[in-house]
Parts: sequence; structure tokens; C-alpha cells
Amino acid sequence: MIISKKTQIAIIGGGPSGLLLSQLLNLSGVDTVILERSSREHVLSRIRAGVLESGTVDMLRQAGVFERMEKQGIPHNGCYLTDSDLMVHINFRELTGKQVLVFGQTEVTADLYAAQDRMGTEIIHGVEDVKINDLGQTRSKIDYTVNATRTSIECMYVAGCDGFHGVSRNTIPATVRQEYERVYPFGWLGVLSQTPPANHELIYANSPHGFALASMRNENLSRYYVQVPMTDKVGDWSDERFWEVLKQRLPTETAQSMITGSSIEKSIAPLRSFASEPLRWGNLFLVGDAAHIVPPTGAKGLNLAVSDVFYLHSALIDAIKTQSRTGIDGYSDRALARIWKSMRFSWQMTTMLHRFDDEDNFAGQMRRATLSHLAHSETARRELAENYVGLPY
Ligand code: RFL
Ligand code: PHB
Repeated sequence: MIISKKTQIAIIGGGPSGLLLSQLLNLSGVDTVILERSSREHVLSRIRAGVLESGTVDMLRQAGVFERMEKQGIPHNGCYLTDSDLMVHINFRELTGKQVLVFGQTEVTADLYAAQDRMGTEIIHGVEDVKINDLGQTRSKIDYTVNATRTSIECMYVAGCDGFHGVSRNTIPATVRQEYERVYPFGWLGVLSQTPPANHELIYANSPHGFALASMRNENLSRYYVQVPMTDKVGDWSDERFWEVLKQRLPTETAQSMITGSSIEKSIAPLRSFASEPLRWGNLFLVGDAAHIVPPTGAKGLNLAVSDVFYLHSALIDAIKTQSRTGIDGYSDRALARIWKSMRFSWQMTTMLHRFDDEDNFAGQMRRATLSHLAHSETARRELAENYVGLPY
């Protein structure tokens, strides 16, 4: 085996967490290498998040990745929560003074790749069989295979940004890890269609038939989701069936006026709340989906990944530039404090808006009462808005 490479920080995973962390470290003169399992095309074909908190927008600006986001992102001052024809408007702007930006994760990731290319960062795609070694030593080592060649990279720290199914989390011994999990008994069927959005703001709809979400990417690109049983397959859902079910769940007026068309992407995602503690083991730091998953109902997954990067990038810069270990020693606790609050919010939004198969008739009344309370209480709406726009870092 050959030690073929050396870097200060090795980053496993070239999704939004890994790319943003790398970009911020590089801007401070810290050297990184990114190891990514898939091709760039594959990473950029995944349709995922759509809503950016203002803290996320600030971080992307800091990373120098803002031109398209500022031109093409759509600022949203509020959203709707509905139950049949009861529509509750949550005015983020009035309630918190903040707004969110609707701009797709795919676009953010594409711009981060472009920025990293300009920076000249080495991003190695198609890596297999990644093994992280020597995490308790001064220098650690990652072994991987690329183009049928076993290669090693030596580094000071490792950032595990490799998502829920990555290798980083499981490198931490099971005896050290504490995991928390709730799997929801349904998924989201998502459809992207080249049609104008059904409404100018997002609609999170509860209904006797289940949950639906009307979202968007731009003025002629809509993103919709409906709650489906986890046993359903994408092939079970023709476009006709999807639109019919979606319309059943949205408020009548929206359903009647919305424009439908053929889908350009259709996929089913499971819903899960998951967290693994601690986020650090020796020289390894977990970031984003590698450490925690939230159901998409609160639009928090990508935003949480970015707040992890916020805490970790400055801690690593301090450790490398000034040998101060305070930041890296405190990373896990600082990041987890915010993660658990977003976990709570995403779980609460999911419980408030979805129909559970085995539920009794009491559950539906609780959902309607929660919505009715939101309709009548500014305090309740402010609490929701404060969480939705993003808690402070
Ligand atoms: P990612 O995006 O999963 O990237 C991890 C990368 O690591 C690579 N990888 C490996 N590389 C090398 N070696 C290995 N052994 C590897 N194993 C994996 C993978 O190929 C991948 O490229 O994690 P990251 O960077 O932490 O980013 C997290 C976000 O992607 C995620 O939280 C969000 O997409 C969640 N999410 C949403 N978040 C929001 O903030 N707002 C939203 O509106 C929102 N909507 C959503 C969502 C996620 C969804 N799905 C499909 C789960 C809507 C949906 C439907
Ligand atoms: C999306 O547009 O993909 C989206 C928006 C809000 C969510 C989840 C997903 O809560």
C-alpha cells in the first residue's frame, strides 16, 4: 500500500455538508481533500431540500456562493398550514422579522461544486471501501479504493459528511455511540413538474386523507409531496393518480385553480427522526445527515447540516491555525443543542400534519385543535415561525 496523499482535513462525502465545510476551510487557507462515493452527476440529480433558513443563506454568502441564490432564490415571508378548508397563515416576517429563501439543494450543491473547482480542491469521485484508521493518533489515515487502486490519505482531522448510509458514524464503536430513532409508518411521494406553483407560498396540508405539501422551485417548476404508505412503490403512482390524491388533500380553492402537467421526477422518501451522539470521536467529526436525520416536514435537514458546518469550520480552523482545542472539544455539545431543538420541531410538525394508520378518532381531533389554536393564537404562530425560519446559531 502506498501513502499517496496528505491533507490537513479529509472530508468523506461530497454532498452539501462536505462541500460547504471544504469551501469555508479553503477560504481560511486550510487544505482539504473530498472523497465521494458517487459521480458528480449522480449527486446533482438528487432532488431534495427546497427551503433555506436565513442562517444558511448567510453561510453560503460567507462561502462566496451567492450569485445565483440571490438572483434566482425566492424569498418567502410566510407559509400556510391547512386542514381541509381551514387555512392558517404563518407570517414569518411579521412574527419574527425574518424570511426564508426557496432555492433547491440541487442548485446549492452545483454552485458549491463550481466554487470548489475554482478553488482547485481535489474531489475524488467513485471511492469505494472507505476505512478510517488511527483516529486516536496525531495523524489519522483513510484507506479507499478508486479505479481499482487501493490508496491512502494521511490527515490531521476527518470530517464525516457521508450522509445517513455512510461509513463515518459506524467507525465510532457501538459502545461509545448512543442512538435515538423514531421511524414513521409512512413516506413522502415527491413529484417535480414543469407547472406554475399552486400557491405563491408553501402549503402544508393536513386532511382526512393524509398529508400533502405544495412547494416550488421557480415560477414554472413545482414540487409536490403526498403522504403514502411505506409499502407503496413509485410504479403504483401514475401522474393522474398523484394529481387526484393531491387535490383531495389541498384546500378546495387551491385544488380547483392549480395547473397540472406531466411529472419530470417522482420518488418516495421514508420519514425518520434519528440522532447519534457524540458527534466526535478522536479526530473524527460527524456532520449533517451522517449524524442526524429529521423528517422533511419542518424543512430542517439541509439547514441543520449547515449549522453543524458553522460550528465545525471555525473549530477546525482554530485547531489548525492556533492549536486551540476549545472549539473542537465543544463541537459535539454545541451542535447537538441546536440539533435536538430542530428534531423536536420536525417531529412536532410531522405529528401535527400526518395521518397515522393505526390512530384512533382522538388523534384527528388533536390535529384539528392544534391548527385551530394556531389560527387563533399569535403566540402559537410566533413559536412555529421562530422555529421554521431557524433558531439562532
Ligand atoms: P447527503 O446529501 O446525504 O450527502 C452525503 C454524501 O456522502 C456520499 N457518501 C459517501 N462518500 C464516500 N464514501 C462513502 N462511504 C459514502 N457514503 C455516502 C453520498 O454519495 C453523498 O453525496 O448529506 P449532507 O451533505 O449531510 O446533506 C444533508 C441534506 O442532503 C439533507 O439533510 C436534506 O436533503 C434533507 N431535506 C431537506 N432539508 C432541508 O433543510 N429543507 C428541506 O426542504 C428538505 N427537504 C430533504 C427534503 C430530504 C428529502 N429526502 C429525499 C430525504 C425533502 C426530501 C424529499
Ligand atoms: C421542497 O420544496 O422540496 C420542500 C419544501 C419544504 C419542506 C420539505 C421539502 O418542508
